[in-house]
Amino acid sequence: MSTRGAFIVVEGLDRAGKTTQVSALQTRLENEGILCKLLKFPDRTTAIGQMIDSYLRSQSELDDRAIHLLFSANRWELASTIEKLLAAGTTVICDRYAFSGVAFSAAKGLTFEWCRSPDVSLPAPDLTLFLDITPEAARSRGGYGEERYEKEEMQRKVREVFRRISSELDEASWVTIDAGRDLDTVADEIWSVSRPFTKGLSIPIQRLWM
Ligand code: 2DT
Repeated sequence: MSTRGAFIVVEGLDRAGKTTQVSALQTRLENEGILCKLLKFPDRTTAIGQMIDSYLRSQSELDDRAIHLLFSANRWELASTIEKLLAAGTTVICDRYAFSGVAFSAAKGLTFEWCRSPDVSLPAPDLTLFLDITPEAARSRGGYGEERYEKEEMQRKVREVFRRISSELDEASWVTIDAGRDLDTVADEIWSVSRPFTKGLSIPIQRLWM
């Protein structure tokens, strides 16, 4: 089999610097001449994404299960795009993915197993970087924003679920990064972990939770 691009997901808690780090990683890849595409979930531009956006900005109310399924559907509507990009040799970097789906919905009280089921068999990341930050460090960075889940109590619960997810995945594909350090140190660590994946992979695209 010829090589394909790597699928790299960046997950993280609020105020962990995820957006900054994702774009720093994209810049490093481009500087190395590696073809890459940056995606973000939720993708608020699609019809489903607009419903999610309205929910997150508290402009609409939805049952916890209904919004969970919309987040999953928002990934499924881009799944074939991700597969095509990877097959064409493009490295795909994704700002949040199914792990956020489980972490946020399980933090609201839905069961872990139920939360995972709609995402079963989505393209699985080859590498997930989890940007971890304590609630105290997040607070020292100026606290949270205005959206629905940007509250300290919720972030604490989300962090617990991310830790559970982390304990169930193998260490090669899930790397926890201490994002409480300065931006350059974090960016350097992200790059050193990601770099081996950017040379192209010869294994087939894996499937989530199978
Ligand atoms: P951003 O602030 O990164 O735009 O995220 N979320 C995200 C879920 O609850 N389920 C999901 O499947 C995904 C991808 C995390 C918006 C918020 O949406 C939450 C924060």
